[in-house]
Amino acid sequence: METNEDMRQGTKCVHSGIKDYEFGPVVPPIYQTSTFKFKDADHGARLFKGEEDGYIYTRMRNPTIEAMEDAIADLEQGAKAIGCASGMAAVSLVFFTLTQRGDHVICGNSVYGPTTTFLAQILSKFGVETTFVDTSKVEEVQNAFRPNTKVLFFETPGNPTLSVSDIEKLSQIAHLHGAKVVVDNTFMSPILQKPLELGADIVLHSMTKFLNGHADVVGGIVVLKDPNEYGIFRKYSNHIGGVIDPFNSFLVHRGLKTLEIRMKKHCENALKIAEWLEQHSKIERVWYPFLKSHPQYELSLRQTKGGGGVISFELKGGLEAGKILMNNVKVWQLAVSLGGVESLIQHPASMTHAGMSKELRMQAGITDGLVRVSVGIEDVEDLIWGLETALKLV
Ligand code: LCS
Repeated sequence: METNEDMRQGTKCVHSGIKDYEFGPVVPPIYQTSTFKFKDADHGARLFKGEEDGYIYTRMRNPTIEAMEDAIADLEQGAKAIGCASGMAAVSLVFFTLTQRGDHVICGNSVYGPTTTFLAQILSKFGVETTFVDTSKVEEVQNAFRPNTKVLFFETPGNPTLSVSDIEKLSQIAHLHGAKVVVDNTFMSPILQKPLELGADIVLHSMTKFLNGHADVVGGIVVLKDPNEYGIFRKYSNHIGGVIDPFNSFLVHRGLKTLEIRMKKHCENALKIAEWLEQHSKIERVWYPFLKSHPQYELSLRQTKGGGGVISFELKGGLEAGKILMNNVKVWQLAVSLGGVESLIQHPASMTHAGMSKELRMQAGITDGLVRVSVGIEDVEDLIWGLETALKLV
């Protein structure tokens, strides 16, 4: 089936990226091969020179990987996409491609812990400096630009505080300063939010989360709006080498088929749970973008089609109370990660964001008492029962 610009999301989830293959399979075959035979020496030479289209070596290009990349580029309204071995491989590919010694980066302060660590401790070794700001505050971002700022990077909603940043406004400001805007869209997926349509230049994902959705793949992707950037990004991907493999690409592509219906259920369950938590006597505060109490509630309604599947909250009694909840909760599993069909609970300060300095954690509002949950697609009554059983012990 050929893709059509006007096709709706659910249809795109099922059909995008799929081409005609030998024997007529309705899903892309898993081309589990490291390399591809040339017809003769001249054919091999022509492929390497780029004079003829074709496959050479899986680190460079593979039909199963390409099918998944094309599907996600289509969903994100991008020109091209590059599959990566993990979300962190996608993050590092973006910065190694876009920056060089002497450049400056502005990064949101509520992003996945290892992204902060990559910028503060690894990219800095190559002479690229990063300023961390609260990107939900436009003025803070505006004041952070320098003549050498090349990239503005943020997650919205941010991990784990769920602070929401204005993609359209921030993109306009960054472009006035000649900087590229990169949005990590992992928490929303293209079903709920399309950063490229709002002005961002590049979108990335940890496909480990909602895109695959079944907690059985680690993968990442970089989606480019400008087709002219594809060559340089593919070159860096090929030479850094953090590429995804055909089998994981197949699994992600399979997961995409149900992305739209999964996101609807994640959002429906999460909103009910967030509202239930907010009125619970043992809960101090809840952060969820579609709660009226969220500081950027109006912006969330404007920018996204749903609040997503992640909620953060603080219990009365802080971390000690949170531990009783995490150790006694039923149905929910105590594990990091998010975006899968199963519900998970974890503690950012000692787990996902433990590698950040305490100073950066506090600046981002990641307090010791904060608990983060990823709401799955189970029946919401059972999820509430699982939480309530443990909260009674608090
Ligand atoms: N971006 C976001 C927003 C993430 O949440 C994660 C992982 C990554 C990038 C990195 O992706 P990965 O390399 O793991 O595929 N977030 C995780 C989390 O919150 N708990 O465990 C992993």
